[in-house]
Amino acid sequence: MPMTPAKPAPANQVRCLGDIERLRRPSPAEFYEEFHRNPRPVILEGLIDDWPAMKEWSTDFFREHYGDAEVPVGRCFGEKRYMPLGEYVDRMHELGAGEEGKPPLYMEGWYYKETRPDLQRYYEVPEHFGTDWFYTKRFPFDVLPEPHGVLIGPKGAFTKLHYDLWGSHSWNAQIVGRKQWIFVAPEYRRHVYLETRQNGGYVAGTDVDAPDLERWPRLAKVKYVTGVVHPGEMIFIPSLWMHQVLSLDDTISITHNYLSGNVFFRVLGRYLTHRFLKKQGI
Ligand SMILES: O=C(O)CCC(=O)C(=O)O
Ligand SMILES: [Fe+2]
Repeated sequence: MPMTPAKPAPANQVRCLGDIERLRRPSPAEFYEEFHRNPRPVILEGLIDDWPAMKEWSTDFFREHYGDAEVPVGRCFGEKRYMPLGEYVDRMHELGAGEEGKPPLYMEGWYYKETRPDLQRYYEVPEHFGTDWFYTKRFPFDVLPEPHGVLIGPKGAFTKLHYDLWGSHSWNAQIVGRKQWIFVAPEYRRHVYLETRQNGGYVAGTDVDAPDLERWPRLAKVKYVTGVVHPGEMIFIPSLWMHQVLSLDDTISITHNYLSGNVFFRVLGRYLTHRFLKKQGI
């Protein structure tokens, strides 16, 4: 994997393998061939400069035009509650502040399509991500709500390490502010305490860049790559790659989970398992 070498560190502390790769305006074919055949994260520059979202979106924009939308707010996939978006952006710096050792409350994924589909006109999915097989006749089920979300949070908003829905790929576009991303390859999954990852809220000491190794000793084996995504950049999140994300500023982002042919059967299998367990009440 062509990655920038990490800074030298004592042997038992070399957990950062280096920087996430970057590409400036790759062609769709170049990106697809390279990063779907040999999946790994990459930051993509120069693909979304023309999006109206880049010019128009801000917390003031959302307060003014979508202030009455009821949106989910939570912390690391837990503590979920709903509130009007206008109230959230007005109070996001105080919400959760003062709760010692925990990150702030975060609008960590508003699937807006059902209630405010008009938001979609502020951006256009680059060809690089191909046809989304979730929404062609190829995928034999209706995937609802569509996993297409807007995220808004204050500096310090934090998403704990996890992998995405049913092992799908996703992309995340940075509209306002910067985020630091950390990726852990699927081969390390047995060391990350998966039981603490996909839901349930913030779990102290499990951050992969600053783990509490007394409580979570297997995290010492985990290696990661990292990078900062700036406004106007996108990041590709490959199937089953685990990621942890920290807002370095107040941020606004868009995320889409999507399905492509190279992970079709993996995602279908996981989706069917999810449906089966839900039906059984498990
Ligand atoms: O931006 C974040 O805080 C998390 C985003 C994420 O996990 C995703 O887009 O899949
Ligand atoms: Fe994610």
